[in-house]
Amino acid sequence: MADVKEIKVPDIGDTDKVQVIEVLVAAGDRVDVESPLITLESDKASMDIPSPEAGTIVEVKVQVGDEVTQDDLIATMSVVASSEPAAKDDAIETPAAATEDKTDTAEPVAATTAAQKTTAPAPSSAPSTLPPINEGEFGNAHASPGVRKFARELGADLSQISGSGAKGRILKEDVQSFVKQILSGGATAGGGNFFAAEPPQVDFSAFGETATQPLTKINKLTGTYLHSSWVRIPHVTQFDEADITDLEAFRKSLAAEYKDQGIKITLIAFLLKAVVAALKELPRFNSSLDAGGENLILKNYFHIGVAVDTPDGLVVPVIRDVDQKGILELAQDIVDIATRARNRKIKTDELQGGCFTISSLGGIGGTAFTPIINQPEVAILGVSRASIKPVYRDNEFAPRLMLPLSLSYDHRVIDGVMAATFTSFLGKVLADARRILL
Ligand code: CAO
Repeated sequence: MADVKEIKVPDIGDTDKVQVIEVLVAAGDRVDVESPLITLESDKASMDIPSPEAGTIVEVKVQVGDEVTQDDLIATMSVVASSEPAAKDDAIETPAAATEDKTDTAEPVAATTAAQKTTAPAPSSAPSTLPPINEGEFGNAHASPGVRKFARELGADLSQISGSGAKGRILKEDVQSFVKQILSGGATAGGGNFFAAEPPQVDFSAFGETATQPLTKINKLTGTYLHSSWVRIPHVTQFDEADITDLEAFRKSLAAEYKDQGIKITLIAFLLKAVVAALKELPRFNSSLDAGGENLILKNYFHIGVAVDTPDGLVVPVIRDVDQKGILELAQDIVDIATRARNRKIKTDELQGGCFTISSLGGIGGTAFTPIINQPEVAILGVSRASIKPVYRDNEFAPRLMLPLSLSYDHRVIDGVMAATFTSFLGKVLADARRILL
């Protein structure tokens, strides 16, 4: 027994009227629960309205261009008993192969709407920067007939677009973002199937009180730079620990000795020297890829960047010729660059020419992290807070001060064996401060 039911617009979270941009069903269509019936578009987004019941459409009560709100009638439906699920209608929820054939001809199927029947002129030629449409894959994409038509008009290949709709369905906005991204050079035509959808635009004030704080100039610059590095460089992070028990005892005695002279000696001075020793041992870490990505440029100088946290954001001044400086001079250099960075006194040329970067969160805490490479360098050393751990040596456990190391590297230039060798070597040097002199 079938009842005829009225299918109404549910609560769509919008008090204003919203336009119907697609009608996805017609009288006689059989639909399942959750099959999309119509697509609404507000100024914020478009959304499919799913069927709350399974059954056969008796009459559609809206058309493209109508403006609707909650409780407006969409259609009447002859509802089947729950024990007899509606047969899947390819023209509705699964517009893959079957619908594809229909929408791509000038004679759309009966289920399509007046708007869809308007034969779209095929693009005379797709924009040259858009990848060609893969016809086989286009047909399998999960999108409504209207979105397919829209994609055809723009020459956009649906098979390269990630859907942000229900069950990964491709929406009109996804097609727009895809085309926008490619035309703005954000994606490489024919460069594989990777496509990052635009992040959702959320009105956070709809959920609670908010405040807007502008990003600083440094935040913006660093953000762009880090994003580029993160996206362009295949990062891998190697974790390790160095036993710095003896080094720390030495550092403390030196620090006490030079305190009266106003020289603050922290671990970073030793790390700078240890890193230079490791760069000499493994010169590939002191290199950069050339612009064409064909050659490595190996450097015979040792300028090391140190990440400094400032109220305006992260700054990485470079300490020059670390190989030619002693611990005391480096300790003073660190205080100098950190102070000037925090007082906005670092000059642009002091941010350039680095070979390798050290980012220490040791003064703050944490056990490990994955630093982002300061391109065009090929590796960065992250250092976390040292802590005393039981280490098994000479047949017993001994309390040792262990320093966590996190080495991120560019996997195009450095492989895992080399990275593990680098951190092991650093560990050896840091375990015996005398090796720093070698
Ligand atoms: N383990 C344990 N203690 C450590 C340590 C470590 N790995 N590293 C430093 N400490 C101690 C120092 O000895 C010092 O102790 P005292 O107060 O007893 O002297 C204290 O922590 C604070 O050190 P510091 O941070 O002032 O000095 P620093 O030379 O270690 O570091 C600088 C200088 C500029 C690197 C640091 O202040 C800084 O800005 N760090 C943040 C770096 C950053 O933001 N990185 C980015 C991460 S990814 O975005």
